[in-house]
Amino acid sequence: MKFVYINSKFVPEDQASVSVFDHGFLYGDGVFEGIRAYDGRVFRLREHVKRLYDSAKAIMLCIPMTQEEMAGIILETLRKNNLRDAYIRPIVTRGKGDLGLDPNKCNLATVICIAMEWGAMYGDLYEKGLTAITVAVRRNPPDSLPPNTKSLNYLNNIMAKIEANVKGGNEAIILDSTGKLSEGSGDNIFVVKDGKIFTPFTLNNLKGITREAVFDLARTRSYEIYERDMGLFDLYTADEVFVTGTAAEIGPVTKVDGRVIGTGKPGPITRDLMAGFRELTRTTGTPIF
Ligand code: PXG
Repeated sequence: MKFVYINSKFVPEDQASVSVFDHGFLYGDGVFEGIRAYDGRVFRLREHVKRLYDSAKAIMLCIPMTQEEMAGIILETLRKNNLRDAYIRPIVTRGKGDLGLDPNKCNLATVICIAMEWGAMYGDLYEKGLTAITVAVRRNPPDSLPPNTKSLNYLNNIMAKIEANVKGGNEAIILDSTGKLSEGSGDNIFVVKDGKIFTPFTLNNLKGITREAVFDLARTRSYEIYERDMGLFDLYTADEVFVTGTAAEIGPVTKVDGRVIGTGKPGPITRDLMAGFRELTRTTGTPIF
């Protein structure tokens, strides 16, 4: 039987539920994280917990426990379910309120942690490459709901994903309202040109933890890596493109809007980073048991 942590208790998954008056359900008022465990270790646990608390701070949501306690709950959820390779989803909502949107009516945050077994998200596409589509829907502007906030309000990303699905792409690439590249529906984006690696500044996207790992890998491998503004031209004329995320890991993109990227196969720098990331996830992290 699988167990879910909800408000200080572990309950069987078919009994894990929230109130219909929970503002996470009514308004998407809450925050979450997506974390992976590989071979019995949680990858960058402290960084994920910190981002969860940063997201909560940005929306003035008080998480009723310390970051250390939250990390403990995540590890305990994995142990309870005897998981070594998993996807972990801590969720904190504003809690139960009334039908009005005023968060002052919510007295206590709802804290949930779900963990499930998880393998490679894109299957054979790590070898073949993903087809990406730029979508008409634009990323939330940073002066609206900042894309750095990993909130439960994911409709902007879901709209992008729907558009990619309809147009036959494996992933959506989202521009911001000024036409700059921002990110994918659930991952950050990188472009390789003339041996150098580029990714957008994080004003218009999530500060990805896999993105940060790519910076670490690039530095140890002596690749030049830069943040910069980019548009469609930079994407279409790239030598290599890849996306990064906890779920996606490093996913090579070999086609964008019908344009073949580079040779049409995952490029050498992408493949090198994929190998490095694989090693990093298998040799570092917080032990579960
Ligand atoms: N951008 C967005 C919008 C994300 O949601 C990332 C970038 C990558 O961040 P990390 O820290 O994971 O490297 C994410 C996170 C899914 C799924 O089902 C993906 C995420 C979150 C929830 C679900 O693909 N990605």
